[in-house]
Amino acid sequence: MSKTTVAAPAHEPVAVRAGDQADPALTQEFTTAWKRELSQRSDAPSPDACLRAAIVACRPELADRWAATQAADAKRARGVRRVHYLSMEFLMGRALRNAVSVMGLDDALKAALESHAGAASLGEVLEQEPDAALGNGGLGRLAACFLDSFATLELPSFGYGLRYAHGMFAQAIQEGRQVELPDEWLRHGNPWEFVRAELRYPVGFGGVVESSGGHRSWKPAEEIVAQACDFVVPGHATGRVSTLRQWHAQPSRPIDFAMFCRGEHMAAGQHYEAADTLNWVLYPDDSTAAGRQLRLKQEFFLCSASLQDMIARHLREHAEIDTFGRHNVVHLNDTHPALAPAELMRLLLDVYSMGWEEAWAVTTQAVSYTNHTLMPEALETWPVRMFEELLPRHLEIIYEINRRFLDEVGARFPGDTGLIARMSLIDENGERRVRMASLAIVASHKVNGVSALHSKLMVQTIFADFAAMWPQRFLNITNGVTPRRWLMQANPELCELLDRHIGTDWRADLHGLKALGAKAAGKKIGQEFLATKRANKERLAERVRRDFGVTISPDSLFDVQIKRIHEYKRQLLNVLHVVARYQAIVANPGADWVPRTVIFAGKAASAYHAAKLTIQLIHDVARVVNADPRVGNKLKVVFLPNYGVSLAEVILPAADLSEQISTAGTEASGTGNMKFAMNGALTIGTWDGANIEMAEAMGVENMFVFGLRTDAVAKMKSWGYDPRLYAEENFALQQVLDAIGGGVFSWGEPDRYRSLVQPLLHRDPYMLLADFADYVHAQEQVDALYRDPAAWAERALRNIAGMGAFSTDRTIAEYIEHVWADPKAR
Ligand code: T68
Repeated sequence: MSKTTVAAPAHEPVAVRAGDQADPALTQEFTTAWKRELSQRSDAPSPDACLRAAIVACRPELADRWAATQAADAKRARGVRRVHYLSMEFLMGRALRNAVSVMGLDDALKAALESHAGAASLGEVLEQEPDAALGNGGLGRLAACFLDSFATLELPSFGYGLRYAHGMFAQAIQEGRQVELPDEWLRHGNPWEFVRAELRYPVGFGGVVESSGGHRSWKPAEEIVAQACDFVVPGHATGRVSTLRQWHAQPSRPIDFAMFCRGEHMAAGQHYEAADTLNWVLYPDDSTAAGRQLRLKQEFFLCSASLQDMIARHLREHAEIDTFGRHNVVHLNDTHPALAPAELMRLLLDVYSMGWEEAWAVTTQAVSYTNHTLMPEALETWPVRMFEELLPRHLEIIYEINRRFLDEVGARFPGDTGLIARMSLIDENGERRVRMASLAIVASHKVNGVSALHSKLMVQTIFADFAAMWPQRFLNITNGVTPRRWLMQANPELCELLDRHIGTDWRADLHGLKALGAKAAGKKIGQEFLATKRANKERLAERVRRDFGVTISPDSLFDVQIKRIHEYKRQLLNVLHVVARYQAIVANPGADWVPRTVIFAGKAASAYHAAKLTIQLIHDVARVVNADPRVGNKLKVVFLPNYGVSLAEVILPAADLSEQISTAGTEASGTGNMKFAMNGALTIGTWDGANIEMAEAMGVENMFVFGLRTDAVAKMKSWGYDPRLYAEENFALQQVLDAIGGGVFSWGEPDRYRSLVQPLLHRDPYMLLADFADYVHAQEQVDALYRDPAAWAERALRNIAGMGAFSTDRTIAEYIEHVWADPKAR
């Protein structure tokens, strides 16, 4: 990870108010719009009405900034490319607090609320806003952080996604079990949205490919219209914004009126339903077979609509298609939009009559791809049969790309048929399938991983053949997070402390946090830090009491693991430690225990049995531990339901300890790890993903590192790993497994957790048992340090000081320099 400062792209300055500072005219306009909106209502201003009024009052300024940004971008200097970030997921969370904060309207909103007798408080209003949860986890949240940095770094850009009516499901817990409920975030409409009525593109499916005069053309059987709906993200300390353009699927023709008049009402509007199903849900990563065809349709819908939009804009600005690749970046956020290069080729060949070589040169000049996972089973492939049905012309194009590509492979590595089979875009083992990652690599001029370790493993394992062929194509760009949302807005008290001690430069360039290193050992700053942390813990405790009826004590160490529930992330290892600690406390209640509250939150994919069972186990363990009088306040376990962006914003500032405990080599990067450390939590973590770079940046002595490293994991697996040996030689571990497997936490159903415990003793693919002893040892070191508050505070401050590089501003600056620069201009 290099320390890059941002080369601001050259374009006309945006002639709007610069943001962040309260502007009297803007404040006045905001207040007028707020009053006008509320005056339309006959009832008392409920929190919901106030929320709506606040959003409506933000809109005119956002609209002005959007128009000014577009006008400036149209006049950008030659050589500045517009970046189009294609992603099936954008996990945006709430927007009002960010909007008023970066537009300098906090005080105006507070004053507006106070001026209305009986109106809700600011906090109540902010909490009314539903999270836009159009993503599963890290990949979607990264895309949202990127939009924030695009605006702040003044990068000409568009994010492209889909406007799902139901984002991720809402998680409820019933009798300790996860229940999935529809997330109806659009129930009251979306007052943020700008519908661009003029931007509508037809997207085809099915049908046949016709030939005439050597020209191929696709005649789709069905057409669905993509309607553009914009969500505008204002930048920090700039008047510029970035845009998330979301496609809403609509029918391409009106109802069949004659049919309707005959009384066949449903049949008359069947195509309405067919179009609308594309809008319904965001598919989880391990979706069911029934959903797969719909998912492929959604992916193509995103790609086709976005490319048509990009080409239309390009032609408005440059009048010729040939230069599309010079002026535009098409970035694929994982392989979900990997149909984009095939669709771009189709448009260039069939619609703009380009020759193959030229079209391919334009495509590869524009396209780049980020990989987010090393798990071979998570690499997307689609049955050829599905392509034949839905996208026949694209299949032809993919075959032709493949033919030319395999010729190149054959020429470079003659006679290696095994290599050809492995690298082919078509997997011929069993049902023939298109390998989307291979397509993305072949069509991209740059392919990046998301942490140093992940990028290294990517070229050594899943993409080794491609890396041997094109070593220059692969690189690393370590992830980051936006410090606006995750530090400045989530933790204003800590930010004030930083301002007092190191000035405010860090707010514009997070590398400025480094200055904290020299002050970290100070007694006064340490005490102030602990007081801030204490206040944040009290705030979380109050929220947990109010929303979930659970009492937790801010006097205890808050030990937090919040993320998707997944075997590789090893929430179960955390539970094993909790049970071991519980047993140790019961055996020796008089010892000097550091009181702990272990906090979990996260959703499990609805069809993922082991993950759902882990949630149930956490609840069962919590029930037993929390009710045991021998334990008292020495240990508490809580699971906070319905984890999402806005819950994370309250939990992170209150955390003492951040659990980043994936098996080495499995977590591509992680971004929660960065958010915790920025908020002054210490990390207990494995040598995995971005944990490694964090440890290097802050000093490894400031992190509780434990566990096998990647090479040891691989070696042990190749030698034949036997987890039973670990259980046999570790009495505490044996007792833990016996208790869970034997029904101590599941009275009346002793076998409930057999299916979690048995595999640990047999295969243990994520090596929990191998890492257990070292994990427990690291937890003892955590206790020891926590007993010394001054030493703990110093470490926490050193963590913060080391986080300068983990802003998405640095990440995006690296993308601009190393991925999005025109490959032909290098
Ligand atoms: C995450 N990936 C990585 N995938 O797990 C995490 N997958 O280490 C990394 O920090 C983050 O990406 C950002 O780079 C995901 O979140 C998915 O959510 C996903 C969704 C659909 C299909 C496959």
